[in-house]
Amino acid sequence: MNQHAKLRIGHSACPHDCPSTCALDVELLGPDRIGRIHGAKANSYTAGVVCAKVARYADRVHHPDRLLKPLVRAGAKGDGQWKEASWEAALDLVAEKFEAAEEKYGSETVWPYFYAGTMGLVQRDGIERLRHSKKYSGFFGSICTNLAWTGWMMGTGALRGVDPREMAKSDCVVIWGTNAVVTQVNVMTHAIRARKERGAKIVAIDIYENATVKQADMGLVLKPGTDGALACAVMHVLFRDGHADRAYLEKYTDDPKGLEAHLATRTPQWAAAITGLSVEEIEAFARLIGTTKKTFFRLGYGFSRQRNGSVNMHAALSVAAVTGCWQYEGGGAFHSNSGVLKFNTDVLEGTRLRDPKIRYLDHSRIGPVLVGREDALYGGPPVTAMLIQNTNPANVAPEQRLVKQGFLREDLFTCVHEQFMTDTAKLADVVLPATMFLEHDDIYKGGGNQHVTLGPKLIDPPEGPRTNHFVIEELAKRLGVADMPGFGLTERQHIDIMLGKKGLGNFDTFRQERWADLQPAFEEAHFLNGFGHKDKKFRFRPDWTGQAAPNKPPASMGVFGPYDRLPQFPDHIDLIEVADAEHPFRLATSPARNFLNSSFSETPVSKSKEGRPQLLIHPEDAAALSIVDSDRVEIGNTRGEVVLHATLFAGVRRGVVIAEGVWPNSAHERGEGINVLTGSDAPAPYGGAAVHDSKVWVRPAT
Ligand SMILES: Nc1nc2c(c(=O)[nH]1)N[C@H]1C(S)=C(S)[C@@H](COP(=O)(O)OP(=O)(O)OC[C@H]3O[C@@H](n4cnc5c(=O)[nH]c(N)nc54)[C@H](O)[C@@H]3O)O[C@H]1N2
Ligand SMILES: Nc1nc2c(c(=O)[nH]1)N[C@H]1C(S)=C(S)[C@@H](COP(=O)(O)OP(=O)(O)OC[C@H]3O[C@@H](n4cnc5c(=O)[nH]c(N)nc54)[C@H](O)[C@@H]3O)O[C@H]1N2
Ligand code: SF4
Ligand SMILES: [Mo]
Repeated sequence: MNQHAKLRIGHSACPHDCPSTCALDVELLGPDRIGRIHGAKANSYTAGVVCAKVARYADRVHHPDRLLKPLVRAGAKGDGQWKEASWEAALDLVAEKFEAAEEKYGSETVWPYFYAGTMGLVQRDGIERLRHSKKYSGFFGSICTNLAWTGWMMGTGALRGVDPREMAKSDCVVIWGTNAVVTQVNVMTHAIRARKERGAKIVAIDIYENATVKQADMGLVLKPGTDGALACAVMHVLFRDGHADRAYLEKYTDDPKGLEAHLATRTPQWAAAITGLSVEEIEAFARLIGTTKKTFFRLGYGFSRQRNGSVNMHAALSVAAVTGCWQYEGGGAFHSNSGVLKFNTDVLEGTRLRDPKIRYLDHSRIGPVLVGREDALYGGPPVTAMLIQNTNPANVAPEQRLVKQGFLREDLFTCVHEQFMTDTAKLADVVLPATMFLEHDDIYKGGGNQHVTLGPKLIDPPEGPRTNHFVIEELAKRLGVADMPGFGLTERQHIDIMLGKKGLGNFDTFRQERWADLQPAFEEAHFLNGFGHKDKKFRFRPDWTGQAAPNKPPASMGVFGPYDRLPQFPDHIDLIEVADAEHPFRLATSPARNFLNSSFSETPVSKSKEGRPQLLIHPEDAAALSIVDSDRVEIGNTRGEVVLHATLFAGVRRGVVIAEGVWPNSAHERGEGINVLTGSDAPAPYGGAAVHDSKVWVRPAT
């Protein structure tokens, strides 16, 4: 008998922080063991494809270094000495410390800190219930999506777009500022289908020749933070050459005449000087999209991670409005469907318990928060107690030296609930072991497609790890809030409630269906009934500080950054860290193929495929600095310095250096990671993290 015939397959969803949220078929080898993971063929977005790192997930879930026991710090902070504790004792200690902190400084001194290490709604967001019930400080989760979503919302007024599967029906797919081959492979499935079946052209716009640019028919490699200039010049050409759809503009947009006048000086020559592209490249790109009605703009996150990122996102999005490609099947733009995948999470998050007077703190500014900067604390008490789930801020948050200095404070108590001994867990007072997605129930939705997918528990966890839900419920009991609304339910009950409110059945019925496809109808997705603003128009003139957006900071936080410098129309604006004599290079920290943020850096295959922290540098820049391939190089700025190994690469521009992947701090000499160099200042207007926007110097390491 064929061995495969005996294989049991379980159905799940990828929990990782990736726009694709793949539907998974998991080989079940026993009650607590999995084999390979495959993409579900029956899911029209996943289409049978998953990335290599999740295909070999057995290496992660059955990893020998998984945390299995609660640990309590037994030496100085960060010195690696722990003693094991029972769950009871560890949770008692956490509750005791939280109560003591609250007694001294008030409830806002406790800061629950969580992110998207799991995208499961129950396991990720249940911590909000604890925070609302206890009036702990709020968490303004800004690090990933803020710059991008803000730019998108300014134009369309709604966080949704053309069905990403429609890419397969395009004649031109523009992959703008996302390294899709690496970060969301499923985009390529649909784009390449268009190329195979219809001869579609694929354009990739990035700041170096990454894996996606290499697969493209046209690759535009521009200087970091200059996409707004490219977009303006392209629109200039579209108007100039009669490729602007004036009837569409008149009907669907706010001020096409004002835009055209504004663009008069934004010539290809003007943009060439800013972007480093040639006039011919800009003209050729404009001609291609001007003459191809079915052009699909797939706008990514990467190009928004600059201090002018929201402006650049809005500018790129504006191009689609000028050609009017939104009207055609296979045409238009897509960034995220998060706006249509919303669930009512009031019970799960304890929304009714929320006290609007409680302050919020900025996720991305954890460094300034923890070192007690007044502007970061919003007039409230210092943070002296934290519960951290699903994120690794000591590694991924900007301005790492501040973050670490903060975690080392003697008067800060930190509990980290984790799967591995991460850089953050190493600095904690209590570490609790967490289950992985295959070991607990949850439900997932991915911004990069249109499905909501169930991820039921498929295998038993090892002895020790517990779910996030368990930790929240147990702490609630110890902190005296377990009888408040929303507590005392199981994961499945929460899923039942959320599915029920959305009219999608319950856990059991959904388990049969596996997922639901919530893509809005064609007219709505293409904004043919009008855009999301009150006047239904696409806005070339954004209301930078007035737009209601899913990611707008709560009123108590005000508006961020130099918002008064944001332009009236799409434009290039020098809000970036412009290189100068002391810092002649611009650094971007683009993603590594085999890591996912701070995850997977523990699995042996990912580690060996990535090698070691490398700095991609142009051979001529290297020669000018007497650096040869594989040399140790030090890069630095006013925030600190980091050592990596040089890789000479002609696919990066002169004056730009790329460090791929957020390696564990310990993978670098001196134990300091790449985020030592990134800034924690909040970009305008709604914050975020400009992790690809740092000026640095580069020199041979001594
Ligand atoms: N393998 C892998 N997959 C991932 C991740 C990962 O770390 N590794 N991270 C996951 C997460 S959390 C997210 S949010 C998504 C993000 O996925 P993406 O949308 O792809 O965003 P980034 O990974 O930030 O960067 C994408 C590209 O933007 C480029 N870039 C940087 N600055 C500029 C610029 O100014 N202009 C232009 N045109 N390009 C620029 C970078 O060089 C990079 O190639 O991916 C997810 N998937
Ligand atoms: N320099 C630089 N910095 C960056 C970026 C960059 O491109 N460059 N990207 C930024 C972006 S876009 C993002 S989203 C952030 C993300 O950075 P992180 O939030 O650190 O991202 P992840 O690696 O997704 O997940 C973090 C942790 O969640 C844990 N985890 C997973 N599932 C569970 C669970 O069920 N329970 C518990 N308790 N823990 C779990 C994992 O073990 C992992 O250690 O990094 C940002 N930082
Ligand atoms: S592509 Fe993204 S969603 Fe799909 S399996 Fe890989 S990490 Fe998960
Ligand atoms: Mo992200």
